[in-house]
Amino acid sequence: MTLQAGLPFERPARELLGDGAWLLNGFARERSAALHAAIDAVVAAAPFRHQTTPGGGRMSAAMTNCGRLGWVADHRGYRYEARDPSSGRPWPAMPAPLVELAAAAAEAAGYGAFVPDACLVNRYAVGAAMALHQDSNERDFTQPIVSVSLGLRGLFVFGGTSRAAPVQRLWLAHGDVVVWGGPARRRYHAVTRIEPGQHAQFGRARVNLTFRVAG
Ligand code: MD3
Ligand code: FE
Repeated sequence: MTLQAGLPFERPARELLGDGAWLLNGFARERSAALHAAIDAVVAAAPFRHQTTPGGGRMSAAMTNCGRLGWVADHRGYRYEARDPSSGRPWPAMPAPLVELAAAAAEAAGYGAFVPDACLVNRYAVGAAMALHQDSNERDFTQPIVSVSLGLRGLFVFGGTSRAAPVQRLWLAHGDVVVWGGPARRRYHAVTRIEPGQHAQFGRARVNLTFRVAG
């Protein structure tokens, strides 16, 4: 068994966070150069933007999308759209390295064939956050969600199926992948803190990819 430099103990490859939720430690790490290049290509076609919530607030995480559908927020609400509202063009296609990573992660977590039609790319600068919420704009809640953490570490809060339920906290590091399915699919979650620093590939930011079957 090889130990990672700087860590006293190797983390298990796969950790159950809760019924249906699997943390795949470092699952994306060795593919992160290909992921970084693919994200750059997506951002060149559909730049990051700060969306507005229905309540009029500016989201602190910058976002873009790739795939057939993209997650959009504006004064009218939250929904998926086939076109980028900033350009009127379809969202860029999901690059193959992203599609392949999402499918491999779902399989490693014990889920069957996973063919996402939406990939939301969130970029958090230090100080950005995402408030406690459920993912509820998708049609089919039997489909899992795959999320990939890149760059700076983020403090992730994992709640219950009601807003008031107790929460778990965990730091998600560069290359960590979480697959949220079954009962976990409806659990509240948030990102409360980004650890300040400078990441060799992603700079002073955390980038999160969220793969979903939306339509
Ligand atoms: C738990 N993004 O975009 S990904 C989001 O790190 C979102 O950018 C966060 O929550 C981020 O909606 C968290 C992890 C995640 C995604 C979906 C979930 C956790 C989830 C759905 C159910 C439960
Ligand atoms: Fe979410």
